Amino acid sequence: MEWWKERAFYQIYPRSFMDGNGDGIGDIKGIISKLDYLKWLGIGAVWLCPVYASPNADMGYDISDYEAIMEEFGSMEDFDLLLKEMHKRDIKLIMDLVVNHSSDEHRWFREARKRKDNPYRDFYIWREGKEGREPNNWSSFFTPSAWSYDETTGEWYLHLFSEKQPDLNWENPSLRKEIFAMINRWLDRGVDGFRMDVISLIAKDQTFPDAPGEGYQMDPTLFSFRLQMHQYLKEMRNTCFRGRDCMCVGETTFVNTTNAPLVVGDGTELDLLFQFDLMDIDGGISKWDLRDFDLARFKQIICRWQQAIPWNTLFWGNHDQPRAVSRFGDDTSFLLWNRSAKTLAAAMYLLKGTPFIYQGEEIGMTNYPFKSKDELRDVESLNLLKHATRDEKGKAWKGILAKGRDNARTPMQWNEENNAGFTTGTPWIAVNPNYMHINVEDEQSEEWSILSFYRQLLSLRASEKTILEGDFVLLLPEHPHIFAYERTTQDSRICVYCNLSGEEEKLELPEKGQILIKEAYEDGILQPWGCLITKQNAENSG
Ligand code: TEU
Ligand code: CA
Repeated sequence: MEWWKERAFYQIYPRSFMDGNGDGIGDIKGIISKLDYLKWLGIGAVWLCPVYASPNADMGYDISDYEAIMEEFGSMEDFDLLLKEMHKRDIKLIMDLVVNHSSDEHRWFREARKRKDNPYRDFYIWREGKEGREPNNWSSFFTPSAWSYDETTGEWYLHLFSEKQPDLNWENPSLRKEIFAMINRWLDRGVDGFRMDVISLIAKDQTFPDAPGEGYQMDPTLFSFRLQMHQYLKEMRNTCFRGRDCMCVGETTFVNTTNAPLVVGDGTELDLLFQFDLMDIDGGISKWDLRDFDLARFKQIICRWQQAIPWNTLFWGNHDQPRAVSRFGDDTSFLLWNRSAKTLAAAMYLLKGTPFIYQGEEIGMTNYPFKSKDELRDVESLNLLKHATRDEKGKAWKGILAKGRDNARTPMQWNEENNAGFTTGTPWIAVNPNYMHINVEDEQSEEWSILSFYRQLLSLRASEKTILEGDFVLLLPEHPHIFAYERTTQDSRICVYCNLSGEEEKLELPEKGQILIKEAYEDGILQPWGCLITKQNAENSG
């Protein structure tokens, strides 16, 4: 089995993981100091969020030099040491690859905006305005219009994210050549692969038509999953990845079960992809339209994806999402916080696929109780407030509390010391005040902790062939509160029952089953947010 199927991944958001030099910002030295912890937890690979040079308009997702390390994070020597220390512990490292756009401070863009005939002009997407306005009505993820006007040359450039993140022009073969060469240099350095940021958006409709509707609009068909995207991914595969023992996982924004198999089906494009159906489950047209979690819908999504592609990514969150336990579990009491975080883990990470655990999730870190705008750091939230009309402000703030990305970006909580042991200085973003009872050190020593449960779950996954390879079947499909499934091979059958509600539920033990893990299950009752994992071997099941 490929290593990227077998191993569990851990996502590190370096700015908030561990500060090694006391300046309040997480860094590479800090990460190195915590590698033994990751090993202890049972992690086999790390996805490292961007550590490249960046003015941090979007916290590293705006890269000004793809081949330099952000000074705040350390040096290239530090990076090489990190890689070496990880490999020494048999932990693989995949980097974030952000090539849909660069920073406007990248050398290419600084050249491009000088003159229309600059050799780098065509590395970006420039158009003339229409009657003094934008070339079309496209909106961006972070700003009302996806176009910004550039005085010097009198044209507009496209940015699907902030105005400091101009989109790269993938139609241009010279751009592709530069990107592929850069990827190859990182692979030669020894990294084990990439997580590709919004890679589904790299090809745009070259006629740049208006999107249907009034005002600024987003029509994903005009800039995602286009024919050329498949072409570019194949070209990248052939030029960079073929013949190397590495992997790539795409952040395939707007993927669905119909187009997913084209990207991960035959190994000519990507190995894995992130889909966002689950992350969208509590949103409306926009993520800020808050909607309740619906278990029936959840089951549908899981089943649909387990069937659609041979291998899924399994995750409850990332640096763009609020904290899983606050969002999908119950963080209102200590007991339910503890149980629901564990049960969410059991519900997700024994499915067929590769776990991606976001830093802090394994100790049950929660959303942050933001009180004012000054506490926010994220361009998405700040722009949302900036562009909200007076009437929209209340909804925007509610949205930010529930879904703002800064919720997941507060510092990792290591111990009970100042700033949760993250830094001896002043942290760049506030530490969650609950670190006195939610932190790694305390949880490492408690058998009943969320952290101990994650460790146990990962070790179970690694040791049970049935969990790695078995078929997936949904159990109790109609149950209103329990999410249950089985994984089966010829040798054994493993069943997972998760009570994803605050109600008590009757649950008979399946005959002759051996209990592998139980949490709040007693006398045929699955308590609120409890879970039960059983195993039957083929000999005694028949
Ligand atoms: O996110 C891509 C993306 O689609 C986001 O706009 C997502 O919809 C949003 O974060 C949800 O609130 C990636 C990165 O993960 C994100 O951190 C970057 O800001 C973005 O690309 C631009 O690089
Ligand atoms: Ca630091």
